[in-house]
Amino acid sequence: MPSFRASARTSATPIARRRRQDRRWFAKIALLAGLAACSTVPPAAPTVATAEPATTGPVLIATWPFGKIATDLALAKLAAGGSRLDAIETGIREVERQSCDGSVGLGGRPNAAGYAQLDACIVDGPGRRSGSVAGLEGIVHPISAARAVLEHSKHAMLVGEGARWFALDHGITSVPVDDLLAKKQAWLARDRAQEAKTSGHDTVTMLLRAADGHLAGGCSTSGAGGKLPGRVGDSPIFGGGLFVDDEVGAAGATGIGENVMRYAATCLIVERMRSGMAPQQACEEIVHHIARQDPRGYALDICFIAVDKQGRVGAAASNSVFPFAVTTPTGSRVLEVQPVTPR
Ligand code: SD4
Repeated sequence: MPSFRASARTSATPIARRRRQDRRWFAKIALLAGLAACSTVPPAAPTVATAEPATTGPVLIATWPFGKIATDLALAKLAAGGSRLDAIETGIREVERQSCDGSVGLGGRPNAAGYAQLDACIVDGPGRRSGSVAGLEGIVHPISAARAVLEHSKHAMLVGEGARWFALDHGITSVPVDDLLAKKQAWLARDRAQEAKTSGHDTVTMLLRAADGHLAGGCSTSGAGGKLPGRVGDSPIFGGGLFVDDEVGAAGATGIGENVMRYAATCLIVERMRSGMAPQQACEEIVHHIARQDPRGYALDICFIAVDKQGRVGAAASNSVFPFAVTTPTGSRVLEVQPVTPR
């Protein structure tokens, strides 16, 4: 049995009272937003938690305890009149700025050659407006680069040097990359008998069901620590680390990207929701689906989050406890799920 339940519940609260509550909540959030640091995000509740889906107002869900920094800021941005994309970008930028968990932004995990190559993407549900960057070097806010791709190019994804040039052209804060040259040369001259060692990984992935029912999402990561230079994970891949379908819902991932993208996992989660599954059931179902086919079984190190058009949320993990943040105008909490029970 899952330890996290997300059940549909219609609020009986009169709209006027709800709006007053929302305004009070927004005021509180506006005060708190921006003050949170990775280290001050409270640890996840130790056991069972139940998310109450909001039937009115925005619903935000994000990976890991530090996802709460992003969801709180995103809610505040919406309350201040920001768009869905403003909310996603603002929340994720802060996690990038703080390099939360040493796995997002330029302070994230270096690749095997000793420098960060960053991946990010952002999607707005209406019109499936999408932007993505991969293997980005020296750009402080990859999520903003992804948004620039969405808004200022006719493409959906840019990689490597071209992505950096594009980000620079659009005024996104950067740091010099000249010092990477020595690292790249040392990598080329390396002892090829030595295997690159991977170490750790995390991603901030955030999903939004806005008050008007439209959906959006984004993610940002330095990817797997010690990855081969040029390796791209699931995070910037539509249907890999993020999938948003404005008719149905959105899903996001964290964990070993190869085990997510090879199965188009977040696309499958959304498709299960289209067939009638609740987000919780859909997330679990896709963990089982992958485990059934993969030689690793459940030892996949993958976790999913999802939200549907009604604002119901879900989360599932293959083989570890998975904390995540859920924020609505009535509260903001770090919850957690136990790993699924193997079938
Ligand atoms: C990647 N999925 O690049 C990312 C890393 C991650 O928890 O999320 N780790 O594979």
